[in-house]
Amino acid sequence: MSGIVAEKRSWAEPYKIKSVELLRMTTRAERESIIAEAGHNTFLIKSRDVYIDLLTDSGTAAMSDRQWAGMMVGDEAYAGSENYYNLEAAFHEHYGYRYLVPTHQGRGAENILSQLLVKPGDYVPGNMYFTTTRLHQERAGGTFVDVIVDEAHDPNSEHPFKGDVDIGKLDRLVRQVGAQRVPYISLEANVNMAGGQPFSMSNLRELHGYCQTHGILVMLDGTRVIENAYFIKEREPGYASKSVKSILREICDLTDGATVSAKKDLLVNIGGFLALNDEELFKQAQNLAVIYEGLHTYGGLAGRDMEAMAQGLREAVMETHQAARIGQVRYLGEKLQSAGVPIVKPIGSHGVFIDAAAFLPHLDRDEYPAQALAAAIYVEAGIRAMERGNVSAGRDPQTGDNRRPNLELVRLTIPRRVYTQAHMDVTAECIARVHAQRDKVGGLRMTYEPEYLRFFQARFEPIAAR
Ligand code: P70
Repeated sequence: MSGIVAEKRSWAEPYKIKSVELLRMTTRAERESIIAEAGHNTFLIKSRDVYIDLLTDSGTAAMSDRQWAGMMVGDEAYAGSENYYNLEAAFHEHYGYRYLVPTHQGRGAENILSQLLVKPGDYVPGNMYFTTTRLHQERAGGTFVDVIVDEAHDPNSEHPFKGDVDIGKLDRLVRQVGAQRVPYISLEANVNMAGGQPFSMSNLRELHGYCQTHGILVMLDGTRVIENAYFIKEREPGYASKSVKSILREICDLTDGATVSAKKDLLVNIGGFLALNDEELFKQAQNLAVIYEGLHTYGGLAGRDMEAMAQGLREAVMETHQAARIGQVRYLGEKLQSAGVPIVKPIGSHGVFIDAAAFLPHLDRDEYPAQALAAAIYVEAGIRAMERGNVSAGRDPQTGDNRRPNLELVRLTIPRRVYTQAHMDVTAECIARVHAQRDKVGGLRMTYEPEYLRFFQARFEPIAAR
């Protein structure tokens, strides 16, 4: 009985495993040549060369038997597929917005929304940037302005709602440029680049009031909004006894529409949508959808994908699911913390974010510490993580200089329902070994830089062997 305490109650995965995918292990020598060939960019490594894949939680979930059953009832009619109407019903029940435009993934919805609402010279405030979201706003002629609370930029702040909007910052922008040049605020749930940090309902309510007064729309990036709802239930006074499903509905009721990448919360491998309440905007969005996505009743998706999404939504609001999902991420984060690895606090929902600037203090930001650390983690144990720092932030369109954000992070992203606690143990041990030899990790120089979203395809080489 040693180690088992009578009062302790652990959580366990609320499912059992029916089908598995075998993993392949490589040798260190193989990984050293693989990372060099991939230009020290984990996006450029082949999946077959990865042991534990923590690149992203996007499209990587294990679907349930019921979702797979849904794939078998795909109605692949070009127009008016049965699965579209099933998805629409689940969408109305859970999110409550009036109108649905399915898209091939989240950025498809961002493209349509930005084209509809952003005019050249406009400003789009947001609670921290997201890479694809900001790019669509900029390509429509807008300028993104960060209005998140200051704590979000501090990896050590324990603020429970680091995704909150600083209404004072928003108000300063509105006074400076005029509300007519601010079409909407882009409000992201569980802010990805801040470390998966939620906003609070009280902040959203205040924001909603402010925006109504000034005639500014609130557009939610609801990609991880169900996980945000779970944090509200856990942390915000008055919400402990409310269901995740009802909190989700309350959030949506305080916003005017949403873009969603269904590849996260909704437990599917592909899909997304744009949600709107305004009928006129909806008609225009449906019209743009036929240019970029497909007919408005499939938006680039197969009928079966929409059926899997509808079922994924029903499973995503289950509290047992969220408890295990967020519990698993927390398990890994706490292991890393006890090994002395600097991570973003509080531990977020979709991954553990290592503070690469604190991990590798000997590197300058323009030597890309997070990129170098992600590469070193891969070489150590075949674990694939993602850079979320200076490379991801890109260049300032005005000055052309690297943006050098305060947060220089490596994201260990946990796919939903895919890995076990033992995989988390192996991951934590790998990172602890790299940490013990951190002074051996050298910086990188960028040798190829694509124009857009450079982090996906950029290539690097070591500056010098240390
Ligand atoms: C990730 C993925 C996608 C995403 C997101 C938020 C908050 C929109 C989207 C776009 C994939 C990714 C995307 C860009 C850079 C790195 C990785 N996030 N909003 O891994 O959705 O991918 O479906 O077009 O997180 O975080 P989609």
